[in-house]
Amino acid sequence: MKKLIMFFVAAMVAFSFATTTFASGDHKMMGEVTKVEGDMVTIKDDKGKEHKVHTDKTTKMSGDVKQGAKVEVEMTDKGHATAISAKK
Ligand SMILES: [Cu+2]
Repeated sequence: MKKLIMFFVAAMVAFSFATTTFASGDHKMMGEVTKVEGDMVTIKDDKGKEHKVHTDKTTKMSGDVKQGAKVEVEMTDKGHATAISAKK
């Protein structure tokens, strides 16, 4: 029983390290904006996977976040972008 619990704890720790960069649950990713629809922004990461993130007044936007822009995004587990910065 103890061994099983240890296994699950180890698996969870490994999983959280693989999926999140920060202990807070925020993710950071780099990618290219493929679509901007109202407050939803679609970003394609360097693996070609598309992520839809939500933006609002609390999202820290910097640079020109538009289609084709290379951006760095900080987002929560729920897909809310806390910061998007476009690079030149
Ligand atoms: Cu949101």
